[in-house]
Amino acid sequence: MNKRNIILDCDPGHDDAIAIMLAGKSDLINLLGITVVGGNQTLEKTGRNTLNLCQYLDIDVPVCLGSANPLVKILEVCPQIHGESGLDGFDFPDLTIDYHNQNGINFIVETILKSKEKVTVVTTGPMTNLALAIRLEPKIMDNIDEVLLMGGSYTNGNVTPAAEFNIYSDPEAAFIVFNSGLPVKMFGLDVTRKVMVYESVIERMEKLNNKASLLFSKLMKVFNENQYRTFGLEAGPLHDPLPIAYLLDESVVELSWVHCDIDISRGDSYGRTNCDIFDYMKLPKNTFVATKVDVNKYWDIIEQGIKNYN
Ligand SMILES: [Ca+2]
Repeated sequence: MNKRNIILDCDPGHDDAIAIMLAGKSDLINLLGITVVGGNQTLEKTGRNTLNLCQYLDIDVPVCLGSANPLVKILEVCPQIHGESGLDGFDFPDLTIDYHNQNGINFIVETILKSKEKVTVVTTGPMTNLALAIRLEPKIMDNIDEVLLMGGSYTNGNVTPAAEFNIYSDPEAAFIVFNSGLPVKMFGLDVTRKVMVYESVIERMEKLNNKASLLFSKLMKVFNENQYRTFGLEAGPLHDPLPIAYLLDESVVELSWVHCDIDISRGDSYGRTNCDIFDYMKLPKNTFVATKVDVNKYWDIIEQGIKNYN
């Protein structure tokens, strides 16, 4: 089977860490590189976390720093969930690897332009880097297979009642991507809120007893503590690995083909992904939005992803 070429654009982040783990060692994914954006923490921290993850998991791909800041807004980081480091809970060894010597936005452009086969871009943070890459060189869109993003919600948000963190962090960037004409698949809170890392899940993964399971267990325990303290949740929703899980087994979600607008009006719903699930407006459809998730299948995929590090 042909491997899917992907660029993963992220802001680690506890759930980004598991997305990197899942994408980093798979027979179905050819990870061309990881680009990093400011989001859950400052770019300096999310970049360092990405290097730490790649070194610890022995994922040998270019890691490039992209945009430190959203296009228009002021960056608002999220230490209440991810801690001061952006990835609290795991002690990584000293870093011996370094960034690829290229800006993340240029890396996205050049990698996509030179790829013989189409590239899938997966974003699990604010969509700033991809939006800038599209504006810098619109020709890349001819060689992008599709854009898969963790972000948004057609039900409730998690920063405001209307908006989810990744989209709220840079609504204008999301607006550019959703209106680019690229095939967009949105994995939002509507489904990721259903994949909760209960203690039983952590115990199941701990039994695999390798370096990836150790990482999973330590990170998820802190993630859960922070989710409980911040939101009163019994367990944290493991958002970011879902688009990667979809690449590994599409049947993990059901998608609906809808019109989706990003609210950039700066009102109460700033950053909302307005998905016309019932097609009231009869507007041109531009987004596949995930509406159902097979929770058991998701954990099976995560388990296999951890086993790949044996
Ligand atoms: Ca993220």
